[in-house]
Amino acid sequence: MYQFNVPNMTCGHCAGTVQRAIKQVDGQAEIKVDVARKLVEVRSSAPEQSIGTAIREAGYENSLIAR
Ligand SMILES: [Cu+2]
Repeated sequence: MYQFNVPNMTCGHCAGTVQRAIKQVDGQAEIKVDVARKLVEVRSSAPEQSIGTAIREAGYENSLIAR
């Protein structure tokens, strides 16, 4: 399980964009987005770097805060 801080997520649209980006890396990923806390939890077998890069390329800077 990876936990990313995604500070620029502000609404449901952002959350959807981030989720779609992660699904492109791993269609089986389980994703929980907490917009208020700027947190994205991902359960995936994909490397965390691939997920972080996908989120960034979708327009959202992020950092891994737990794994
Ligand atoms: Cu938004």
